[in-house]
Amino acid sequence: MARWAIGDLQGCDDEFSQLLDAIRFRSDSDQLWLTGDLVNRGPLSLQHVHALRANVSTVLGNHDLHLLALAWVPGTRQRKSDTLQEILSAADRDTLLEWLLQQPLAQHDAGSNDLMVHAGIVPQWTVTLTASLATEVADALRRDPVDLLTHMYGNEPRRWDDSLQGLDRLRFIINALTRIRACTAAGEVDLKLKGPPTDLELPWMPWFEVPDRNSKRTRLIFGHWSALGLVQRSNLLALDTGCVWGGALTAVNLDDPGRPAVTVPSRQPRSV
Ligand SMILES: [Mn+2]
Repeated sequence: MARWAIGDLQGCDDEFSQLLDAIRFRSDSDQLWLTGDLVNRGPLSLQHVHALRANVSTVLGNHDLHLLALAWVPGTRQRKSDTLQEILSAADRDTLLEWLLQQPLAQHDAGSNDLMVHAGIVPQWTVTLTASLATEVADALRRDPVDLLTHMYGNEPRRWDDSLQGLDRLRFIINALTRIRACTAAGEVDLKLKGPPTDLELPWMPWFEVPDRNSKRTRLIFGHWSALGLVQRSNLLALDTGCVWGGALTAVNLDDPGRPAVTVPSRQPRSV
């Protein structure tokens, strides 16, 4: 059995199929850890991932949540670059959306000491706290999807505080897990930065570079930051290599991280 982590698909289904061939994926034994943002901007892919669901561990990304909001919150507007209409009009739409709704915002495997989230976490969070906060959001999402999806948009609050409550608390957790790239050592989050980490000026830094962050003894697996690209360290695996933007789709064998990453080039037009 092999465990393969794969970066943000965002609808790049042809590249996904090609990557599965390249890693000689076996559905009778292999597990796929997908970093979320399964959908949007690219052509389509949720049906394929859903068909492989017995082999898939994934986490919700910002685009996945946006799809659920478009589907269920009246008045949610499609953005110009959204490519979600095909899923919304699909005959198996309800099956796909209900499956997505059941996905977590963090996957923690204590045995392998791995934690996967879509974007990242703030330096104050331990792995245990992260898993519990992710469960808080998932529970709230399943209890009343429309309420949470209606109120999840927005950049406030900007800083974690244990005493945060209600929708502010849930929004901060969602923003950290699905949108964070940069923060300060004190855990203030900047959700606007999108460029490469070299664009950052102190006190802003990539969330994973904060010295002595409370999660540094666990391998953090994430995507979301295409301008960061592939980063492989003993306690870090960044996997969004920008397939939907014309980059590549990347897979790393989680149990043999010394092995070179497997990549397939994007078939999408280069746009960034
Ligand atoms: Mn994302």
